[in-house]
Amino acid sequence: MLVFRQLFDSQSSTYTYLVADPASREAVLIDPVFEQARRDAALVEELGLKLAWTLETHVHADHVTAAWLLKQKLGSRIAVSKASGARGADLFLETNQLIRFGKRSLEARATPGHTNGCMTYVLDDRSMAFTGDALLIRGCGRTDFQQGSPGKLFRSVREQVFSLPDACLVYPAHDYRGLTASSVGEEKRYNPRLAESIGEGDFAGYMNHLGLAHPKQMEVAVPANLKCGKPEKITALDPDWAPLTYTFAGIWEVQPHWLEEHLRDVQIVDVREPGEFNGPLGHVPGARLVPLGSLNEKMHSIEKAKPVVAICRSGARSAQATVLLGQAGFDKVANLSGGMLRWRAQRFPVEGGSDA
Ligand SMILES: N[C@@H](CCC(=O)N[C@@H](CS)C(=O)NCC(=O)O)C(=O)O
Ligand SMILES: [Fe+2]
Repeated sequence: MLVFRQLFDSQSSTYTYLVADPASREAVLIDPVFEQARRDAALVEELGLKLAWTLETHVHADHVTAAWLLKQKLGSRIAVSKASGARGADLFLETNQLIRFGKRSLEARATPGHTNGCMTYVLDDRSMAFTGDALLIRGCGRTDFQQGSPGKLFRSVREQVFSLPDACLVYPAHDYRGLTASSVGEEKRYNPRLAESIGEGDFAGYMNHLGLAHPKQMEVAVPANLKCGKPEKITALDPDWAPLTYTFAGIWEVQPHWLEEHLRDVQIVDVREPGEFNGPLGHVPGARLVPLGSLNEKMHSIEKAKPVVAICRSGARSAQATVLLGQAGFDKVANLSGGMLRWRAQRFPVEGGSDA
């Protein structure tokens, strides 16, 4: 048994993989992206996992890794290949080294050629291989920068990836067409660059004429990734006006007990209908009624400088209200977790309403 999720960053077309042992709840994240660190941390927490490791398949040229950021957020350790030349990791991997998480493990196999430090991570039962940019679906990583070498890449894929069982699924670091997975058998037959019928000379000829522009983020990404994604200037990225939780659904939430202690410090916007606001559940003291349907036209009367907490019955409509407020430029907005139902269940003060 395995917990497995494939996550996507649309800016760089990068796949991040969450792999965990369901018994011990220990998890690893392969190739997390800096801008997606909040999303990935929320998923790890919502699934009740403990992030043991972040693994890099290589020093990426097109995005910055979230390894350092996730270490700050979740206490995970950073593993990169020794040959990558990156500094600041907790573990510098050599070929055939195992990364253990609970009862499961991944084997790091050196697959240089796209870069010198590329690693493919193979699951213990050889059912999955995370190939980074060594082998892409019907493609492969370019070999025209970062110590790229068609000869090395050819041998890496043939010897380290194509030696796996045909049924082994291939999960790459990128796909630019939206393809999500392949298998070793499939790539051995149909990869237009590396299929078994193609020789090393043909491969080099193909790779030396790709004619690709350099990645747009390359000047920023490579130096940052050589430091495992530690930023030059450490700035607080998360809102700090309240102890907020970011959900995998993309919503900032605040807990009822915090709101109860800060009723005067925030604008409380209740987005239910008037009948509900004045109905049996009552409302939070000081709350202002702005039904979700009229939020857009009444938005000008909400202050931007003062934090806003949105409320509804269960927390669903108010989550959408936080999205609309965010789109309108409000940057201090949170949803009351669990809405009026949880507020009442926890016996916080209510105006109006009937006794439960
Ligand atoms: N347009 C992309 C370029 C992406 C790119 O060059 N990707 C590298 C991986 S880091 C690659 O090997 N691409 C292979 C290909 O596109 O065939 C960007 O600016 O980020
Ligand atoms: Fe790459």
